[in-house]
Amino acid sequence: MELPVINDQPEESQATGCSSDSCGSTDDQLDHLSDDIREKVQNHPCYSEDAHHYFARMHVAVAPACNIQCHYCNRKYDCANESRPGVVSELLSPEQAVKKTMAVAANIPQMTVLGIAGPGDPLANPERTFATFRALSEQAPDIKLCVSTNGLALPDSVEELSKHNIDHVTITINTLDPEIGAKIYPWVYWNNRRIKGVRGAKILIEQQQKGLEMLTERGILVKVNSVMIPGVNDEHLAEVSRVVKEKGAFLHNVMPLIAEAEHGTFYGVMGQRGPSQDELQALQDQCSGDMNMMRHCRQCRADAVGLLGEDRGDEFTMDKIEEMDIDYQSAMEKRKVIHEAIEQEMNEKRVAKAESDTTQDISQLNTRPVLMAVATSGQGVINMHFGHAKEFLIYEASPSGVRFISHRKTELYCSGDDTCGEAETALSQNIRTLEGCEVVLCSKIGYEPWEQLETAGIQPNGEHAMEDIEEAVMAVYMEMAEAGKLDETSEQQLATA
Ligand code: CLF
Ligand code: SF4
Repeated sequence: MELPVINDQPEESQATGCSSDSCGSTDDQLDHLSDDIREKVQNHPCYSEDAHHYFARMHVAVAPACNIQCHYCNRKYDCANESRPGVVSELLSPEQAVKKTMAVAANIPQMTVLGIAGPGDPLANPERTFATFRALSEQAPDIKLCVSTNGLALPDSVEELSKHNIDHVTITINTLDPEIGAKIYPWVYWNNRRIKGVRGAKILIEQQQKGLEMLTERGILVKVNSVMIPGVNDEHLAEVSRVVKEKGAFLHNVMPLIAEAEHGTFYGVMGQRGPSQDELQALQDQCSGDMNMMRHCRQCRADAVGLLGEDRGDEFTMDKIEEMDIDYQSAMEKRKVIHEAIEQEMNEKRVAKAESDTTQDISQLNTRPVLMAVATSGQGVINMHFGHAKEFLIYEASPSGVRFISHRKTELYCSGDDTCGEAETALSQNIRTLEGCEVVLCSKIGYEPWEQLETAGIQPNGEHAMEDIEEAVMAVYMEMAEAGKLDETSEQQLATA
């Protein structure tokens, strides 16, 4: 069997992007933050679950080389620590990256964060990475800077990172145990030598932990990404969560391993499976006892542009950017006004939610939890046609309130308002994707999918179009409770038992 080629030298990776780890926080968690930390996270779409409905991020692919080998990586694609395999991005020079960032910021004022996450490891390419950060912190000081790293070169880079207004660093930490590490990392490139197995993994782990401590000492927010690999590190990640929290990490993002034979990775070729949705959620719930969990990561590509889950990269290819005439001073003024308006809207919603929580005490309800799928294109409202949704957000409603659980990707089957239901296969697939959900909330839905959803035991609901997601989910939950559908012995529960 042919396995991925592994070289002795740091290699050029041809993909770009921020890979799979995720982080996030809830409104309640935001409420308990100090003002300076809240200022750092409230418009960062990865560090605040709330913010990801409104604010966008972008990545620039300036970092081709990597200094370690992960068994889930194929260098033909973006760094799998931050992006799903299978998407290759165009490598940019630091000058091109700066130009692109300012063009995107001027055209998408909701873009608040520039991340460097690949296609290799940003800190294995310090000149390119820091040249980009340096120029942006001078020319576009209103953009937050963010970096994602495997951590090997982190301790040596902390001083430089703290000089450039970089408040957010992600470290991918998959284990604290070198024996487990040797099953994930065949080698690391350290002091001009390739060091294999347990010895190499031990160096990587020590560097990651040292880097984490150095960053938190300096007040830089750290998100830890962990790739969940069943049978390898899944039973160990709760311990990772506990330890990194103790050391001051702000957020933990447990991401599922994506391993397919066609990606050509070691794990893909060897048939290593990724976790199921249920396994991932169970681990996230287990870890959330110890720290804030990110559940809204989209494992985005290294050159992603837009809201999480959307990709507007095609609008900003270098040839199109060369044609653009950007006046960044006036763009900054416009961005400021828009950011303030969004933040005001978010605050008003937060206050309204707190008030409704006090007037509507549901904790005494003796009802079971319900999963609901929501079609949205952002702004925290239900504003997407069922057939146009590229993904559904999954919420759980229960007597404890409403919480975001995950997102599920769909196959697009509808190309216009009149064509709903034409592509039976994609529709059936999407309905299978919604397995476990009892309700789907969308702005509009065709007759054909409506019928099929009902047959599958999922109630479509278009009555809450343009309403706040969490309020609508709770309203539907209360209606179900009043109708006696949520009693312990309800028919639905018996059917799904
Ligand atoms: Fe990019 Fe990563 Fe910064 Fe976010 S992504 S470098 S922290 S700006 Fe976000 Fe994308 Fe998940 Fe990364 S959703 S893959 S966690
Ligand atoms: Fe690939 Fe791992 Fe390097 Fe990322 S850190 S580019 S996944 S080898």
